[in-house]
Amino acid sequence: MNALRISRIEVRHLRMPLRFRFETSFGATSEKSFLLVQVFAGDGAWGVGECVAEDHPYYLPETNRTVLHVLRDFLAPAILGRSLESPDDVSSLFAAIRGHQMAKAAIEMAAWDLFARVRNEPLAKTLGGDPLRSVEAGVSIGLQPDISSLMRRVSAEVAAGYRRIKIKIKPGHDLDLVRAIRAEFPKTPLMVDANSAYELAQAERLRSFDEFDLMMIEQPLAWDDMVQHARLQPMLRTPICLDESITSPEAAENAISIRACGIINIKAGRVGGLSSSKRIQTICAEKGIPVWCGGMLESGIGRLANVHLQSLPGFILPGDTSASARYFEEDLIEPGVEVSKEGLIRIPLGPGIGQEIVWSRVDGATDHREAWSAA
Ligand code: OSB
Ligand code: MG
Repeated sequence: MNALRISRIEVRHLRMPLRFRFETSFGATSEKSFLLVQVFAGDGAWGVGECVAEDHPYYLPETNRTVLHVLRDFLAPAILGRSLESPDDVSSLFAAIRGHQMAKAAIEMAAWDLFARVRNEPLAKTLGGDPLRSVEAGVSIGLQPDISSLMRRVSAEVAAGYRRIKIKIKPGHDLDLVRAIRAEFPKTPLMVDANSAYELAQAERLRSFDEFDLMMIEQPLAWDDMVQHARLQPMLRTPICLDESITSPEAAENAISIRACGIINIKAGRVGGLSSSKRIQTICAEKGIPVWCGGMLESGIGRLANVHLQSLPGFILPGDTSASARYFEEDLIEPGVEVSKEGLIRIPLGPGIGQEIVWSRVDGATDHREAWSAA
């Protein structure tokens, strides 16, 4: 295929109400506030990427405003007017810019979608995955006001067919929640996500989770410290899964080599894009580390990219990709991402992310827009 020259980049900021309040150890939100990036090549070809940054730096350091700044002042100038042989070229154009993985990933994922659309194939195929693979869906349930609300949520998601339940925890809202769920659902695949709310000094408390047969405990300790996780892991029977700490393939290699975790959560937005995600899943497959695909409450656009990423063989555990209808009254794609009664998602086989984007809804949710063109 001929190289594609990037002629124009358009960024929008969107706000979409969430159907529920999502609370984690770092805060609560009832709205999805995010950036959408469209890259254009000659002849009207385009691709779209959703940025996973939020309004605040409580999950990871980037915010929507830092992303907009880095896109405008550094990433767009590095790629505009450049010709790409493949979407893998994007990360080398960005190599001089340190960090800012979410900003990089937004353009990079748009470039993957662009190549898939130009080749008239589903993104899963462009990624080298199996588009006919069915994706196992799990759900992430936020902190609830009380245990009975949590139990209602868990029962509803188990009944909907989800293949594993993840609940958010924080100190003081942890063992009681898991104990209550286990009393009613002794065998349901279950895990917890602390989003860095604990310290190594609380290892005894974390060890108490061992009796509940959890699949894993996600990111218990500091977001930027895998050495502490490596100290904690031998004290637990439950595998540690790293999320926040894995920001690149190198970080994944380091974490595995010091045995900081037994499982890795891959979010393309957190690791700088889909090329890095592919490399991480390859590294993990070689080392026998299971991976799964995380989520960031994405709209249908980012959600579909997650669905396609899970066409790769290393994704052997159910992820956090759940149905669009859980999050939004009206998603940006039609139809939304759907999950079968068996807890499976079919990868859409249309070009790129594979389903129609409803641009009138995108426009309706947009409150800021800017674009940059090649000279
Ligand atoms: O830690 O995985 C996380 C949402 C926002 C920020 C961080 C996380 C999450 C989720 C939600 O767990 C997963 C989803 O439903 O998209
Ligand atoms: Mg997490």
